[in-house]
Amino acid sequence: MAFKSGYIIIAGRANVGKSTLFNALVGERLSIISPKPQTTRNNILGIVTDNQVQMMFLDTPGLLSARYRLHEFMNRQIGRASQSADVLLGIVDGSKFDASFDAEVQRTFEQWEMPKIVAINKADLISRAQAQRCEQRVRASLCTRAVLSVSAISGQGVPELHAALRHALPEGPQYYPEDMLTEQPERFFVAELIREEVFHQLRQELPYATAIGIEAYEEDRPKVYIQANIIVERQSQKGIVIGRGGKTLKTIGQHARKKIEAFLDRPIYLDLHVRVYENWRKKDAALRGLGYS
Ligand SMILES: Nc1nc2c(ncn2[C@@H]2O[C@H](COP(=O)(O)OP(=O)(O)OP(=O)(O)O)[C@@H](O)[C@H]2O)c(=O)[nH]1
Ligand SMILES: [Mg+2]
Repeated sequence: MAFKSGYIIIAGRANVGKSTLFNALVGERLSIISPKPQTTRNNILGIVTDNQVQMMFLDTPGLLSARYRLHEFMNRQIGRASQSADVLLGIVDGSKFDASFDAEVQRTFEQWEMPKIVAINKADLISRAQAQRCEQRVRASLCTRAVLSVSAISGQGVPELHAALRHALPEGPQYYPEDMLTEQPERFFVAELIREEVFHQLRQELPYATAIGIEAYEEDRPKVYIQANIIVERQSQKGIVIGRGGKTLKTIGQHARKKIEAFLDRPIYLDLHVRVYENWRKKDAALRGLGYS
């Protein structure tokens, strides 16, 4: 049988479980996850290779209307991913079907011309009958190769989805070496793991006003030395991130360190600071400096 390969873009509204499902499909924890919407900001590539196929999964930010320059960047990421994709994996939240499969999402999916597979995610939160109704409604409004119910968290339906995606890929060459998992450098994932902890520890709007800057990354030591800044938009936010007696920053640092050590499989020393960069989300130069360009 001829070798198959291609890009699979994972797209949908914010918080529907795209990154959780991406990690489940790739089999590695590459993309960060949080209960808050707009967690993912950059496209993330995850490559799965065997002797018959190379699947290049692209996790993307949630579809949203832009309010900040940062959002414009996030939307451009989706546009870029959709241009190179061979298959769309559209994700809908089965427990919030109407909000996650609204008219705008349908229009966006329709405009993209590649073969489409839709996954009704969070099937663990709804009954089988409800899931079937969601599947029928997707089939009635969109031309798709397949519509399947899955749970990214429990893994239910994920092998079937994997098989359907494999099947939908075109014949093509192996683009990446077989042991290659992703493209972004390790320090990108290190920054993301710190940002994930910021999303977990801080409330309300604050996570959205933060970014991570890696200032030093020195591997030629017994412990990898990582100096990172949590960047916020205003002086008042700095105090909240640090917390009373430094408690919040300490917790973020401790949790992030454990995650980074598990990811790199090496001990690290994490030197974490908070810096104010006035209104960075609205400034092109600041966004570029933080890798959002
Ligand atoms: N019950 C249940 N929860 C899920 C499932 N998949 C994801 N979640 C939860 O949904 C929330 C959002 O998950 P993410 O994977 O970050 O969602 P996302 O679509 O990548 O979100 P953005 O990056 O913000 O667009 C998290 O709290 C997940 O634990 C699922 O299958 N079942
Ligand atoms: Mg995400």
